[in-house]
Amino acid sequence: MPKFLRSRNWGGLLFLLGALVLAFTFRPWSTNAQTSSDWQSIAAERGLSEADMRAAMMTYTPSGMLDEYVMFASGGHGGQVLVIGLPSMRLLRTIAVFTPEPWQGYGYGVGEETLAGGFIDGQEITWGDTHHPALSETNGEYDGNWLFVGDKANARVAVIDLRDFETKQIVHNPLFLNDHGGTFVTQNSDYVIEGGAYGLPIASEYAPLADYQSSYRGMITFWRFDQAAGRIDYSQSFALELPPYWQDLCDSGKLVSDGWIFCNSFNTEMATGGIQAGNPPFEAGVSRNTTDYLHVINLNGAVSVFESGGAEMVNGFNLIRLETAIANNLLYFIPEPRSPHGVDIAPGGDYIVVSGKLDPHVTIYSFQRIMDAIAAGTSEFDPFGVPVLPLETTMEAQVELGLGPLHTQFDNQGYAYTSLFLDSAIARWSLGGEGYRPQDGWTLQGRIPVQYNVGHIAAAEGDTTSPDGRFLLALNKWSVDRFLSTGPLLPQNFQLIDISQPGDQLQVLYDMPITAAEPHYAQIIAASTLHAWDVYPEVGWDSQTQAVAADAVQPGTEGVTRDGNNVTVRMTVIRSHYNPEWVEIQEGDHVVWTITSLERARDATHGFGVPYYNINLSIEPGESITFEFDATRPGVFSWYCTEFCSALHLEMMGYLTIAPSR
Ligand code: CUK
Ligand code: CUA
Repeated sequence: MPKFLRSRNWGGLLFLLGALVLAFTFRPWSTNAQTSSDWQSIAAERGLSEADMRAAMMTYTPSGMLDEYVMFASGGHGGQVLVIGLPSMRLLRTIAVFTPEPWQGYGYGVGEETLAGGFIDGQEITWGDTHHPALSETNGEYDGNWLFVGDKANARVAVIDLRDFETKQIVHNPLFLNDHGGTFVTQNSDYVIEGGAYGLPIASEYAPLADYQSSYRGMITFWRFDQAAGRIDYSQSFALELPPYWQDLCDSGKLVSDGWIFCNSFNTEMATGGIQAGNPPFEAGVSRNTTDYLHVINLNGAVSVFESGGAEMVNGFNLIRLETAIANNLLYFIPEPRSPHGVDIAPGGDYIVVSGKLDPHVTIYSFQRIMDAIAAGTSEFDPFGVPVLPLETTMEAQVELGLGPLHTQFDNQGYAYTSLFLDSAIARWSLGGEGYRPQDGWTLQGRIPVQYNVGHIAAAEGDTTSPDGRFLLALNKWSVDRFLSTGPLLPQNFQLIDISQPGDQLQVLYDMPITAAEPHYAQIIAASTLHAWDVYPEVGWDSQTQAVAADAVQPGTEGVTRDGNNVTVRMTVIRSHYNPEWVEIQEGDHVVWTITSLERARDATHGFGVPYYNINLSIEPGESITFEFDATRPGVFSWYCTEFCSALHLEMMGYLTIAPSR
């Protein structure tokens, strides 16, 4: 029998269920009252246990009721972000980020400039691998303004505006071509952190693998975020050169540790693989050492060095060299056990938790102890001259949790939660430090199986200085038998877990298949903190500048004008017509076409799909969009509205005629 059914709270719940049943049974005004036998027979017919019914009651969200939380989950190599309501686990929307997406018109008439910001040396890149979304913060709390997400594949960072849930900027550091420890924000979102991944020569120039130690490097980038502009300020951003270990995940200090950044690493062996030449494969070569290095980075110090001219301009980007970092006390290492993965800072900023994929423990470092060790100095250095602080004096505790610990989250009761990849379970353990659960010490409190092979976990407001508790999401890599088969490619499985009860009482509430590549991480924000617009604030809105567009079309000024081969189309749209409905041009014309939506009604979105020319817009109420194309193929092209916007939506079309040139 599951733990939950034996718990005291079950009695309370049964009472509540009973009371509900009674209330409904004896509602004199009701004409179709449910009886207790209905409840029981439905449960019996469907084979539902009492725990199942509790889970249903905790997640079921009747039509019209809104969710309490909004989760932003990365979409992995689908290159997008998924927006999911909690506790219902309803998919609310996807946000196209690194990958063109026709529903939003992203890459099909709008967003081209944003996507082009992420092209590298003119190379068009139309996919990304989103790993770690980060909500913007004010004083260590999510403020609901911005969302950042990194692209592991190409080392890029995107900025999403949470007023309209659209990607506004993509940046790329020209010094590096992969990342992983991103994105994470400082407690006031001054910097967006993008940690490196696999060692590479700087700027990805050629160097043979035989020269790995001398020519390859690691990297971390600090993107300066300009809140007023809502954009990353490229010129005020800088990178820090690191030894060619593989920087893995990072987290940003907060409160007492504000201004410090922590990244775990692996491959301090500096293995270069080469299975085909008889060398040990990467998986073995990279796991030889019993410890790798936790990177402790003094961001405030690095900002001072950068501002006083201590960075070099390399390939158009500011870089603080490793020697400069060491000389200015910007970088320290601490050993971390067995193939580390994940580094997570406790809500108070006072403890740093690191997991080891091949170690059944999590290792907890104390920020104060780290500061003391830095003050005390060290006589140990890594081969590149980086000071190495002792594990023994900086470590606060180790807790044995199970096999394959990866990522840790926190709640409001002094508990931490760690995913166990190999065990397919989540461990709940107590933080023994002051302000958490000193009465319990650093101990394992309970475990719950998940299906299967969990990677990250995300708790409600989990990365803030005041997590909410209540819900925890397991982002499971494998779903195996959880869903009907749809062929050999299986979805990932998101499982919602109730963490509101103490001790070992944990319950899986809901399974949600994720069919958009592999989400790695998610953050969960209280829905009340978000303030998305219902419609664009004014007619003629340019969603790129978030202001009225200078070229927005006023009603009554619609039309087609020509200047030589340059054609300007000025169009308005409102249910259920475009104006004009004919656009008659010549082969060889260059066309600049503006469409302004005059709609003010919520949800009155129109589309604009043109065959052959690969154009498809989503024109939301009030929005004004300008796109360009060359009329290379003559013919007649019927454009139409791709959103079913009214009873006469099918009539909402027009003709683009392109006469052949002679
Ligand atoms: S990583 Cu995916 S499970 Cu990219 Cu944060 Cu650990
Ligand atoms: Cu507008 Cu359909």
